[in-house]
Amino acid sequence: MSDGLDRRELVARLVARRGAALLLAGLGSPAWDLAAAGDHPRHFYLWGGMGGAFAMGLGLALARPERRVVVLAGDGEALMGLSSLATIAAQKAANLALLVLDNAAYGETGGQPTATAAGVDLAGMAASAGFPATLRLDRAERIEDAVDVLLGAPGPILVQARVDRRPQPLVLPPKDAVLLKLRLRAALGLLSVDP
Ligand SMILES: Cc1ncc(C[n+]2csc(CCOP(=O)(O)OP(=O)(O)O)c2C)c(N)n1
Ligand SMILES: [Mg+2]
Repeated sequence: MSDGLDRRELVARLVARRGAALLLAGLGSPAWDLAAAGDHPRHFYLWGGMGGAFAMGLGLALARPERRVVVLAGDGEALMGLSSLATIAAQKAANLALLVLDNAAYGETGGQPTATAAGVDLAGMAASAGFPATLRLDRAERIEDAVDVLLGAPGPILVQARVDRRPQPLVLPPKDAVLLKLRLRAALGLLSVDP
């Protein structure tokens, strides 16, 4: 399927404007997209734990309320973590934004169709949960507007972006989870090293 946005372009344009935001990527393709846009200590990649990206984003957002937190997740990842939408809405996490890169497939494992292929509406589910802003993004001309919302509008926010399934070059981020954790803590000024 070639319908949909270029996921690498979308993520690159978000990263170009992210400022001090913390970016967290769910496992698989969203992590490769974020790495392809340029690795950074304020990027955190989930190499496993499918279904946990939204919940981890909520934890980060609650722990660092002065920072914008943006989670990049596949539709499969989002569907596996649906219950987090209720918790995020209930917690009124105003600094949290979720970007779902929806290719209507479990791309990483061979392209099996997900429930969004059958019309399940993730933005509608987030709106029903109580998210003050949700957006469906399917036109390249609207990418900058969507980035404005992701980085600036009072959250929690969910942007469901329809992306295409063209294969992309594999760009792997660091895999060492301890390194990823410690460099994020250092970037936030939280790292204390015992003498
Ligand atoms: C609990 C669990 N189930 C299944 C997998 C295998 N798995 C890894 S990536 C993936 C598909 C991810 O799909 P999606 O989030 O839509 O990302 P895409 O690759 O399509 O961008 C699956 C099923 C896993 N890692 N963990
Ligand atoms: Mg997918």
